[in-house]
Amino acid sequence: MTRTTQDHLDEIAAQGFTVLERVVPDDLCDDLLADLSRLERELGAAPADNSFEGRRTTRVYNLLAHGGRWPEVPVLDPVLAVVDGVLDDGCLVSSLSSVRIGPGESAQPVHSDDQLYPVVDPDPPVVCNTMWALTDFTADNGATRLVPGSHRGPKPEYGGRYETVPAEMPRGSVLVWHGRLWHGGGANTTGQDRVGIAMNYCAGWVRQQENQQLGVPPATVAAFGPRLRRLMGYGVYLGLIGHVDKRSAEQVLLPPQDGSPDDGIVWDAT
Ligand SMILES: O=C(O)CCC(=O)C(=O)O
Repeated sequence: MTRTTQDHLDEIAAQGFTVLERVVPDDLCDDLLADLSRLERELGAAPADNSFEGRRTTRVYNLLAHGGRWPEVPVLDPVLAVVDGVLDDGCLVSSLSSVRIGPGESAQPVHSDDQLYPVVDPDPPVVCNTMWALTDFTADNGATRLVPGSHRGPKPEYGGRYETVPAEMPRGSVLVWHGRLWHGGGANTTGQDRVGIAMNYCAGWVRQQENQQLGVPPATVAAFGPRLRRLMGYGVYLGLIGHVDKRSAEQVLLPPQDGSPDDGIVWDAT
């Protein structure tokens, strides 16, 4: 039975997360995996040496600066519809990075992704994040570990020990969670990599984790469609937040494009 956007939103409200099974087309998974391997090679990506990023985990940040099919990721329809329902349609790309958990990696400390935002019981949430499975995610290869229901509580103690469940899912599936949910990457006890794409969003009124306006050249953003331009932070949230002399960054910096809304400034309506 096909699950609706509302089914997924209900599940996030109840337990803090949901999985959209096999929503990423096979060819997109293949192309992203191949391009990620190329980028890791060309950028000389190697594991960091800290507990959060992992010591056998390879990450590439700022993927939207690298062309290829990465611009398709933030706007994949069934996933973005759920994120819009959790945040709202003025939400932003907060970061887009890869998480390749290699054999022998131990579990990442449990954390919540809004941990560093100084907000208490955010309603609506400040963050809504997603993890794309480019390989199957299993309990043994490092599937994301979750604490169901923890999105309703306080922030976790970083490094604390908590009962978790693995988000097992076949390749092509996407895990979506409320930014307060306690979670972490799992340990990989297999001989193969677990490859995920962390496609993270935040509310339109907070600062993005990766600076999308500096990290991705405006010439690259100029080729993005109207929704992705706004997700990058080139729009004006609620007619006020992010304006430049009462114009959007899109109007100031990018060539006009059909379908781009004309952001009126909120004061003009009063
Ligand atoms: O790799 C995962 O499954 C989760 C990673 C994560 O939560 C993070 O790096 O913040």
